Amino acid sequence: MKITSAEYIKAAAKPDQFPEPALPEVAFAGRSNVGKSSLINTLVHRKKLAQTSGTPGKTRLIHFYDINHRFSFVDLPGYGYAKVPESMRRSWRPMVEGYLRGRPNLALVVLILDVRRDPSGEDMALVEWLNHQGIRHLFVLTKADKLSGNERRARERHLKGLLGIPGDQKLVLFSARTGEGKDEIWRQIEGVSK
Ligand SMILES: Nc1nc2c(ncn2[C@@H]2O[C@H](COP(=O)(O)OP(=O)(O)OP(=O)(O)O)[C@@H](O)[C@H]2O)c(=O)[nH]1
Ligand SMILES: [Mg+2]
Repeated sequence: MKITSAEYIKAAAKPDQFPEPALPEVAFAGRSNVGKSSLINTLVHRKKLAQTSGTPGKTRLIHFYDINHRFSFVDLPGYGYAKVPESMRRSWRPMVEGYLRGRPNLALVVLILDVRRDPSGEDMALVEWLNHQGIRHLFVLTKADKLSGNERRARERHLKGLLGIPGDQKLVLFSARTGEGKDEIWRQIEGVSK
């Protein structure tokens, strides 16, 4: 996808603060520090559209972006990091569920996992919850640059098993460092929001 414009819209914590649901929306979810904001930046070729950090818990509100006046991207706060303050951990569930449950223009949730780690209880709970709500989702295994080709294939198989994904369904291997996987993620986004 050729990016002609990528603009920050706003941050919000509650549904009455969300922007008008005018465009098909893609939300990026996953554990804190997994690389959600970096993935958004890679997709839109901007180093600093979404703020990233080596310290977990950088994204604390729901951030909305307008991409090409054609899609809306949503950077969700991450979950499950022990060092994130308790108050923030408590606010995560109502904030993110409030978003995922009631967003009429939500076209796809991109669920991001670290290719090197097994899914946490919170990852699995989110997957189950998305399945239960019938919300379309795409699994992305990020930080692929940290593994060799053989290791990746082994991790991909292993994670498919843990996540209960059929053998023929794709997981996307991605790296914000190399850009690998970016085109495939765009194909999936364009596919669901036609
Ligand atoms: N090697 C490598 N590092 C990555 C990749 N993606 C993200 N990172 C690093 O991981 C750290 C966290 O990235 P963020 O994009 O801020 O993660 P996040 O999921 O938005 O984190 P929160 O906002 O805290 O939930 C940063 O130090 C990034 O540079 C990747 O594909 N490869
Ligand atoms: Mg972030």
